[in-house]
Amino acid sequence: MQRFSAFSLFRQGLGGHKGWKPQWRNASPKAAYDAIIVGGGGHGLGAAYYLASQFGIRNVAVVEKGWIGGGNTGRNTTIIRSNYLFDESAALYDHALKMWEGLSQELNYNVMFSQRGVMMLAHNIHDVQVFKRHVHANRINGVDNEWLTPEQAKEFCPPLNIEPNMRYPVLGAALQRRGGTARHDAVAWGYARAADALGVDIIENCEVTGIRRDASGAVSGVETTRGFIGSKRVGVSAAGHTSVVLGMADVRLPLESYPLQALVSEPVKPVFPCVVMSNTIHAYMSQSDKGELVIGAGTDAYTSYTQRGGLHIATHTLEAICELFPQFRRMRMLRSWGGIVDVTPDRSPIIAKTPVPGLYVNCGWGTGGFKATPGAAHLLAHTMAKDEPHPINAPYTIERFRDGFMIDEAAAAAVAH
Ligand code: FAD
Ligand code: PYC
Repeated sequence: MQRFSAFSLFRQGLGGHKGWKPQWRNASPKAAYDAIIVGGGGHGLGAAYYLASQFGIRNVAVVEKGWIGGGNTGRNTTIIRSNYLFDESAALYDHALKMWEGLSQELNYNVMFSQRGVMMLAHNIHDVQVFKRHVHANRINGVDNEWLTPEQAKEFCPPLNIEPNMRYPVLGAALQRRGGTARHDAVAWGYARAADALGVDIIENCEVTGIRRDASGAVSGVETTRGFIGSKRVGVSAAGHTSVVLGMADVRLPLESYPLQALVSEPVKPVFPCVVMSNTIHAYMSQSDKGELVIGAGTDAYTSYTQRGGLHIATHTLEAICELFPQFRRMRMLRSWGGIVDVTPDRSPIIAKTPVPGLYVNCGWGTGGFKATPGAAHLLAHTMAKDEPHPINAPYTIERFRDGFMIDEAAAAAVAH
């Protein structure tokens, strides 16, 4: 009888795809490709999938320094929403949210997208004004969002404490009912399997160490720990390390890398029906289908590549969670971890051509790029295939930081500032 560990079941697609074995585990890179994607997270794997499925470019390699989904894709708290303030952001994030709605069917892989609603709490008059502004701006843009009183918020999320004498009283909440969560590793594996089936090579344990350019200055390929791989079209989607990779082609970006951490509790029966976020106290929570309470903290105050955060940041978050949801005070923490996010000055991403012909970049998603995964992947693929941006990502250039056309979403996420 064949025995499976949980790990080997995961490797075979969570047990749901009998007979399927990843083709790429021992894949060697070819000498040349029509396109190379640096970074095997959801964005990079998705871009490879859309290059192959929508743009007919199938001779593609995804080059990943570790294992696919081992970066932020596999470390995030999976909150998906599109309730951003500015028109450019509403277009970008709602493009992604609409793609999430059909993603399991498109990939024939259950990414466990669950539209259980994302509720953002207001704790002071400033929060109330900001969230009401978001509600109005979103509705003008056709994005669902509604204002709830404290009582309505508690009705939507019964564990919520709305006693007025708390340190952070709940004065109301903005609710996006179409928001929710998905299973992060399934997103990486769903895209990987679908891209693989279309002929994409996925090359793990292969770190890009240099970007080679020809006499005209255009990209001609990447140097890696497994040798040189040629291509006149290279897309970099290496969240947290984008400055390092783009620096190999002498492209400087306005990015800073910070640790961001999360943790989960021991698993319990279903107790928490939605996603709750609090920007003011840097805490957010949902419950995974395994039963763990998934809790996210804020970013560290200092830049670092350590993939772990300061203990005091998580402690502060847990104090806030225990006050908002007193009945969880006696629960035990199961594990915690960190990721490295790269952040732009306006907290909006870059999905663009670079000054180097043939070199493209998708980065700067900071604390909020998981929700964008299908959209970012599709827009990067479009930009690489056409050598020009899609209208949705046209505003998300590198040059906006020089020219002053910022898309300032600094207040968009609990952890973005
Ligand atoms: P990644 O998954 O990080 O993929 C990049 C890959 O590039 C990595 O696998 C890395 O190994 C590889 N790489 C780097 N350098 C090289 C190199 N030189 N050569 C080859 N490969 C290289 N977003 C939300 O929308 N909602 C949330 O709730 C949320 N919560 C978060 C919580 C935490 C704790 C963290 C850390 C992030 C959170 N985010 C959230 C942000 C989100 O996870 C990221 O924005 C998103 O996953 C980025 O996806 P990606 O595919 O671009 O990056
Ligand atoms: O962007 O919604 C978000 C988010 C939640 C936690 C981290 N980022």
